[in-house]
Amino acid sequence: MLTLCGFSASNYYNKVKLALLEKGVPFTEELAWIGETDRSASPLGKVPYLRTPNGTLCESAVIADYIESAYPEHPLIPADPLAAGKVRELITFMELHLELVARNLYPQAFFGGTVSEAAREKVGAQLAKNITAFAQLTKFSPFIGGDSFTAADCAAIVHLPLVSSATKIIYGRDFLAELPVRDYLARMNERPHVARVNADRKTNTAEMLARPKG
Ligand SMILES: N[C@@H](CCC(=O)N[C@@H](CS)C(=O)NCC(=O)O)C(=O)O
Repeated sequence: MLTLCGFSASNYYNKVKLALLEKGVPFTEELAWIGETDRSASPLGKVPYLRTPNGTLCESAVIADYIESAYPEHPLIPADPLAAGKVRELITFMELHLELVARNLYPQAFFGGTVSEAAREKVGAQLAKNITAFAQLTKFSPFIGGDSFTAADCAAIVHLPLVSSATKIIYGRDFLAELPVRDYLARMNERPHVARVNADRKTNTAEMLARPKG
């Protein structure tokens, strides 16, 4: 049995959790807050990490690849090499050029901290440029990469809401508003596993924010 370690407020944790649920792979969850992680499994102390019967893995992309090859049923990556590349292209783009850039805003957007005016300007310009480029890769018809649900949807469902809300809070404008992201997310939330991940996220986010700081 696999054990997914981390916490349900984390977008990277939820990307893997959603993939496991959509693929129908049995797993259990082990709560590990930041600062309470198993460093032998995740040397940087990041979540998620995965315990398998044969060893541990960290880094969500690596974990997702492992799950896909260990449990080939209900594939989330197409068999065709180029189609598989297109799915991974979308994921890399969202994580490297959208989520990781927007992450610079989270301390102020979500955690009561502040981000300097210079950082806000720089991040805003980078995001504007990267989102225009990202739009070129997306389809939303009805899934982010086309007509089937893939690993790119697992990533989009967890990352895009953060980019939207962080930009809305910091700049007063949702930088993704010109893309059909809201409708897409509403459509995805009709999937029972997506709804479960989102419900768990809300509960766990409240728990995380209620924890003593330190
Ligand atoms: N590249 C990592 C990113 C994971 C990540 O940044 N997780 C956050 C929670 S959403 C975390 O563990 N942050 C704590 C830290 O960076 O020390 C992955 O894909 O797993």
